[in-house]
Amino acid sequence: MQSWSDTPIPAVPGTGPPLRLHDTADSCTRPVTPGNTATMYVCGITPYDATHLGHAATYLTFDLVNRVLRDAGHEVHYVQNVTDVDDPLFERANRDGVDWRDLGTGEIELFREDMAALRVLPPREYVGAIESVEEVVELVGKLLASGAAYAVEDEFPDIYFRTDATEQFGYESGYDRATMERLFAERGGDPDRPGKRDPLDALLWRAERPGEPSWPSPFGPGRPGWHIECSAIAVNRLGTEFDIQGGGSDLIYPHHEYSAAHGEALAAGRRFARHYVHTGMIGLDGEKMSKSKGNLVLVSKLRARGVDPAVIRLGLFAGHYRADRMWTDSVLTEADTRLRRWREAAAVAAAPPAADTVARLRTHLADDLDTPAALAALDAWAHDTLEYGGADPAAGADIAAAVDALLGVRLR
Ligand code: 5CA
Ligand code: ZN
Repeated sequence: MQSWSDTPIPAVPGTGPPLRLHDTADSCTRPVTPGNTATMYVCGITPYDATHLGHAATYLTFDLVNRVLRDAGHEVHYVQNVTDVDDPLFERANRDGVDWRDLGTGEIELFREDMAALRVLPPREYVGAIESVEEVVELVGKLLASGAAYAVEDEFPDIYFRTDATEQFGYESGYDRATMERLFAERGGDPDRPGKRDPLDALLWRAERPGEPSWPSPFGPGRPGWHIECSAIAVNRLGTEFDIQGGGSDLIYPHHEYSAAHGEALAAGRRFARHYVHTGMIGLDGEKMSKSKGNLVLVSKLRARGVDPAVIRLGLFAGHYRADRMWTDSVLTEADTRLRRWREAAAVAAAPPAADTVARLRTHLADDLDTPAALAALDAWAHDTLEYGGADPAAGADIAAAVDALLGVRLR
């Protein structure tokens, strides 16, 4: 599937420090340890109602990861999926009387436009579930052959993954059984499906039902389950033990637990990803922003109102990526004020030298993406420039280059 347009990254003298990120599985912040090329997989949208500020916050977070890794001298092999076949898409299409394929195509296009407007660096590979069905079929076949999967015995021979297929199942979320049972039921699982060996066994292949799309396979026509889609797409492009698996905290369980377990069941117990990185949930008026609650603030609506996408970036970066946080009018207003001040300061003829501020920006971002501290360092430079002035004619351009390269925000 076509990705979106690239955004140039200006050169910044020197290199940034190695990136440290919080890993959900080990509950600690530790260095990311890539080779020359860092490998990152981030779960993409289910295209039925994009792009709200929660999505934007998540993709902007991993855009920072991408930028900081590049600044530290790495190339980044970034892969993202699109869940373009799934129940929520069919439900929305039925409700609105449109074809689910057309709904998906339109929302994916809008998402691309929003990502390009936000200056999010595009993934090297942007892969739809539909275009990866053959990869899923191959992986499910291997899981069946190894005994990690089984078909239920009734008129719809759906294929399930055995939760006990890997010894370490549960390490990614660290949740206890009761929490898993609750979240599994809440987040698309089917604990009560008759014929399963364990209520927590996860769907790998859904046998064809009347009126549902399906693809051929050696185990009968059907369509992929959700978690296996991300396992197949990630493992086939990045291998196992890739550097970073990313998404919102709503994906910690079940989605990332099973994506990992499916991949690990065939990889002799090696970890699917070295780092599992999760963003906090963005909410509105005290509630999580979600399609089901209908309280979405869409990036495209803000853009249509004339909001500069750089203001959306700075508004979302004002809080730490791991914190659940609310989007309010004052977040928008404060980001707008901040951007104006930075732009004003970057435009003055002479300013205090940029080197210390650029070093602070790099240090804070490398420290588990501490954007509040990074923004404060730039506020201080803008304050000094506008209040006291300076003598360095290159400082404005130097700051602008660093802010563009590292935060994706253009100042001039
Ligand atoms: N297609 C699947 C992942 S394979 C999916 O979860 N799609 S989604 O459209 O529901 O979400 C896309 C991404 O946005 C996911 O990483 C999800 O965790 C994140 N996300 C969704 N809602 C929010 C929110 N309110 N705040 C922050 N991130 C969110
Ligand atoms: Zn996913």
